[in-house]
Amino acid sequence: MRTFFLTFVCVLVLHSTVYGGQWSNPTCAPGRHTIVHLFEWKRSDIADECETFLGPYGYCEVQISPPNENRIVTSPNRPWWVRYQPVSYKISTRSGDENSFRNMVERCNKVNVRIYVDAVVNHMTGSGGSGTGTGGSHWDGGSLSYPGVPFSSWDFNSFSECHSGDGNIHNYNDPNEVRNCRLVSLVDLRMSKDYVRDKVAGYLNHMIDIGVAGFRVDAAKHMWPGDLRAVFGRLHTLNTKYFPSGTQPFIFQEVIDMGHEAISASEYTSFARVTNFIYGIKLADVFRGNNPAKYLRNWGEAWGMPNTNDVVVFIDNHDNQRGHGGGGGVLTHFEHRAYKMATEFMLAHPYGFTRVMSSYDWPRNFQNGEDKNNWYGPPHNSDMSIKGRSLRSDKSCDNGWTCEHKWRQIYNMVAFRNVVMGTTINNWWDNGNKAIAFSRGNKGFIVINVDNSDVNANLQTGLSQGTYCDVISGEYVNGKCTGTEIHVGGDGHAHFHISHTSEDPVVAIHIGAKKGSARKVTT
Ligand code: ARE
Ligand code: CA
Repeated sequence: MRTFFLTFVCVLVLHSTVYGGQWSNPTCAPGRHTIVHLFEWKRSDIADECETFLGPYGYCEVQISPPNENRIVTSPNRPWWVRYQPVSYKISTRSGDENSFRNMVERCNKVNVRIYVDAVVNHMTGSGGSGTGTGGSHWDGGSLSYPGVPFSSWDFNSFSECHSGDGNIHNYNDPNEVRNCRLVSLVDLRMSKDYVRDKVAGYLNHMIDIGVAGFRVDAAKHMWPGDLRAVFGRLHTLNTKYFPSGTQPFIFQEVIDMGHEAISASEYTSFARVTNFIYGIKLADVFRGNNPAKYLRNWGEAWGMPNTNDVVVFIDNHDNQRGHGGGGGVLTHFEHRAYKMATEFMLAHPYGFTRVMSSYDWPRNFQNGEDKNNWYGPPHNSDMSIKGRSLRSDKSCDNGWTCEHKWRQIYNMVAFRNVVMGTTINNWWDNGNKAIAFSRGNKGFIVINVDNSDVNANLQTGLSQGTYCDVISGEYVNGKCTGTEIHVGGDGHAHFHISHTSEDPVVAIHIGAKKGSARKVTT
């Protein structure tokens, strides 16, 4: 009896301290640890990018825009958000058809880059109108007819489940309304039904069988955790052509939890990860200089955020960079100096599974604080097909694609993260205000100056003696540093001078970019 009791207590204790669920493990190739969201990219461009850049520079995987057939909207002309209005689960969009999807998955997996699909399964199109989708299927939002799946009115929540009056969500403090009513009038699937669960799981399994390694689940907050579990429980393990047998897909759920609504992200973390939206908002404050960086000393759970193993973290996403989805206030590529600093910090810090945003440009047009052009779709040709990203000689992109993931300050920190993975924060230093530094074990060291005076200091780096290439101002190529060299002495100290007016007031060094040793971008 006593042993039984003790075991029971142990199980309880263990249960309350173990984080990460069945679908919370990233399915990266060894040594890789960062997602890049190639928002609205064409399949053929993604495949080329995997081979020529993401593989060689150490990215783990690409989050792709929803690949299934969606509604066509021509007024305004082809906004990005139509990709979030499914018409069927046929793989057929402006980014490409099923053949190009298969080709992309194969080519990316071959160079150790995984594909994560943005899965829009809470709803179909908006309720008004009817038409033909990007894959040729008919849809009717009024009569709830989606023959391409097929779904009919029986497969959608109705007034028997949704009690908001007009069928739409108004009150985010009523969990029932948030889950059973329509998000911005998008017709809401009745996921309590086995038929609906089977169709959704069938769509995801089709992609798993092709070689996809994980999913971002759109609008997860608008689905009951139990229904999601039931769908995930139907998923296949990953294709053994690329993955060890029995590997579960990686799943992260879009749950916007700023801490002041009835639904909490913790309802979802026992089985898969969630997106952490507080993260980018708090870091925007720090890297705009409004909250002294010294407070980052205990960055992570102590700031009221979920456990590190339960989250995907990012500085901005496709919604909040344009004021959608709880947006406003985050840093984006438009504010490049602070944006780079925040991203560098994110990639240097052990908290969370990191995602880098890769955007396209659009002509912002603010009126009364709102960007009237935030609907702009991706760069396109006159026939509305998506434009390819042409390349300049310095790796950066053209044709309207921003390609933050190819900014040296960002991709070199993706490699930094790979190289230091598994170490903790040591040798913390701050100037009592807005300049900070820390090492990751004895593998890497970073100094960030958000202050309005220079950093001029001898700091303990924790690294072994030698000359290291600063990977922010340059790179380690052919045994040489193209940027600043940092000399670490026998006692681990090095001198850092960082001007507060520099475009990049950051220095980062690691053992994968130490002169005389082999260059490393993964571990
Ligand atoms: C578009 C039009 C609407 C129209 C609708 C149907 O803009 O006016 O009614 O079509 O015809 C994206 C766009 C939407 C767009 C939709 C469908 O952002 O504008 O609607 O595509 O085309 C909530 C959700 C969260 C959601 C955000 C946007 O909780 O899940 O709103 N984010 C995801 C995606 C979006 C996508 C969808 C979901 C829909 O990332 O890109 O929408 O698939 C508080 C709450 C949040 C709430 C937020 C709303 O912060 O805590 O939960 O987020 O307010 O601002
Ligand atoms: Ca719902």
